[in-house]
Amino acid sequence: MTHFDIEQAIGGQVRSVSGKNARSATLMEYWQGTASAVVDAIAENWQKTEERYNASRMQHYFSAEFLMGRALLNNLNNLGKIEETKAALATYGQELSDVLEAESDAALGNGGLGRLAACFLDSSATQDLPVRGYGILYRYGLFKQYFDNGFQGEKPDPWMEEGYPFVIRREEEQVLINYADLKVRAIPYDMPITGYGTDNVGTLRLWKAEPMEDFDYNEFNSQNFTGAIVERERVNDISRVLYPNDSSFEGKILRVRQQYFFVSASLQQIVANEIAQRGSLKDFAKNNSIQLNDTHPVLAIPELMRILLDEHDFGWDEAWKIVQGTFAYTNHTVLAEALETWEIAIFERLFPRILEIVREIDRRFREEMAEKGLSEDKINYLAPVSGNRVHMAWIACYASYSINGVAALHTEILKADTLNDWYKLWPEKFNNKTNGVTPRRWLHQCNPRLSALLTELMGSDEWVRDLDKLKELGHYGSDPAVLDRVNEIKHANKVDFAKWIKNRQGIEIDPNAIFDTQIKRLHEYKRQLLNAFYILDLYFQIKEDPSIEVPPRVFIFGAKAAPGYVRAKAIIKLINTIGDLVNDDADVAGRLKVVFVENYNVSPAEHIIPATDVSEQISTAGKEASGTGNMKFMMNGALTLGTMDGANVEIVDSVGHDNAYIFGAEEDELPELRKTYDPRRTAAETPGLQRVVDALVDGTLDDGGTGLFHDLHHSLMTGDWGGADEYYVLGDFASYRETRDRMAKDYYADRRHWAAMVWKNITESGRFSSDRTIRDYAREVWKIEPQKI
Ligand code: RUG
Repeated sequence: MTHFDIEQAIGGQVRSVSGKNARSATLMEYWQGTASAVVDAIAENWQKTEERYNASRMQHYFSAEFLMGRALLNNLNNLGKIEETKAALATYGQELSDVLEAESDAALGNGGLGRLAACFLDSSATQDLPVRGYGILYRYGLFKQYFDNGFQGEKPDPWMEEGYPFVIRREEEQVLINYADLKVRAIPYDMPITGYGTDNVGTLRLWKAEPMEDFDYNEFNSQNFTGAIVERERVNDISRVLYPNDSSFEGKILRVRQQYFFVSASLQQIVANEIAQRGSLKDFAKNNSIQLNDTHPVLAIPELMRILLDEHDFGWDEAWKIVQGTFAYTNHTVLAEALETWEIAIFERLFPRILEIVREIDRRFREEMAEKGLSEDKINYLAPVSGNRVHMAWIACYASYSINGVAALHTEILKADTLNDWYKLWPEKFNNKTNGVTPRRWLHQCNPRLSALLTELMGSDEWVRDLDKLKELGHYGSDPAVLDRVNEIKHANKVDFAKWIKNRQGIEIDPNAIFDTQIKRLHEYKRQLLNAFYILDLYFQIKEDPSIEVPPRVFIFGAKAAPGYVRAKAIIKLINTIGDLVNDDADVAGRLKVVFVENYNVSPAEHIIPATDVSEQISTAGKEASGTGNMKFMMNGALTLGTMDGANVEIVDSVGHDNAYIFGAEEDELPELRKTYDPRRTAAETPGLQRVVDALVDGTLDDGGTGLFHDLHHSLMTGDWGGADEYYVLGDFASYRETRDRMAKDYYADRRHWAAMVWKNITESGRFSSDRTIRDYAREVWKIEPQKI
């Protein structure tokens, strides 16, 4: 598109969506018009890519979550059209930045798992790889969080209610989904996925559930009008809302309906394409592979069996062979509470035929294992059906040709522990694919100042498509002029963030302070509580002796708690309460400030990450499968303060211990430490810690009479099913405090040295580009080749 084209296109589209003279249109209408102009501009290439991919071996990525965030700027960035669009909008008296703010985040995911899926689509498109995503078009994305007196409240997020040009309804490709008690139509909505520096445009296909009446209007129109409306709503329920749980499992019937809905619809379409392209399904597994993003889409395994057996007359063995050649499974957690198992009764009620197939898989599995000589106990433990429940992870392990973890340590824990029995059965299935993040959104787009410096020093923007190239800039780590610029850029980003948060929440922060950030879902294992305790301890120290030297710090949090996760919500209230205590106290003014970013999401992350100095990655060792925020921070020059957990281990391996701040017990030390661990003794013996823990119950901190802080105290000191202080918060406190104190000192002691550490992190971040992750999947698991149009 030329400059002239864009201006014309935007004007035309704005008029057609608003029905007004472009000059009178609202920002929302400008956003819609610009978005429509982008779709218009890529339509030809999109169709060409679809045709090309359909005819090649394809990788299908099944995921209940795609946390896409905003699309317009990302597409303009990928197409290299930011400046032109800015200029075009200016001719209508509009600022691009204002227009961009009109867009809602497409928050069709909870956290890391969904955002990973979004990064994977970006990397696949950029590398011309034939990958298509499949998920659900939730009408309501992840809830909107608000604070009411420091407590989290939730509101629905009708993110596309005002219209969303980036999904196109494909009426003609709808399919039917049959539940025993309900028949529904699945309508595909396709979202174009542009890549950087390529004409290829990939696709994310999101399914929406709609009632049948368009097919059978008479039935709907008969006597029972209200009954038909109720039925309609039951159908709409299926794609109505994203379940707001991250890393935990909720055995709700609607959830399993959702899962079946999108895998059945997707498989029907893939099977139809295979027949259209090749005339039969015999080579299905040769031409198609399906990655299961966690256990959420595992029903695809029995569903593909059903399609092959019942609709295409395959025999069991033949069908099973196809299934075993088709599916690959990614595990994202070792937490027991996240492993999905469904009551048999639910399957019976929703899809008896699927249950029949699962039972047959179970019968054959038991037979096969008995032949291998496994004990009855072991077989019972591993069987797809046992204890009246269907075990989704076990079905995945049995049927998949590949099983992977998402960071080296995580994969090792899977092999040695969580999935050890499966590893012993089929070691060849296991492989590691360390996560990554897309450098387009998470560096090039969100941090234009740093990007410009990288491009200037390299003499080209090659690094945007090949992040390993940044290594070549490593030597500037000893160039004072460059290091000073690195510091200036960070400072400018902090000034921007300070303005953003002032505007959004009315809080004033000082850009000269260290910006120390923990943004991620709220979960006990992620230990936001440890971070909060540090702040409280520091506060008490200053109160006790106002003359002590404390490096000025802004503590930034962003986190949503699952609405039903009471203890996580208690921690949010605690952080806000500590924030009030600290921020209102004149004795600590200018030294400590606490900011809790309300309604944390992808877009706020794009403002926070480039402005952060310290990246808090402080989970209990062994619990965080990978983490991906840690990688985004690294790319943007924040130093990691973390435990040896998840991908932190690999970050440290890349930058060296001198360029990261590592603390705490390691995964293999914890079992031994636990044997003698007594949190009460640790609290009493660690200077200052008792006072912090007591503050939960001695009236210092007010939980509004809810008893929430008493419960936190109880969980640490007395414990329940997990034992006292299950996540070793108090055990790691001393080591965390010492390391964090030292880090803050280092920051102010030698600004150039700090910048050199920052530079090392930036230039070593190539390994954590999702382009690398996707190339590894493509080569080692998916066996697909680039298909450039
Ligand atoms: O908790 C994990 C993160 O460690 C990981 O980085 C991310 C992507 O692999 O997935 C997160 N996760 C795990 N989200 N849900 C689950 C369990 O269902």
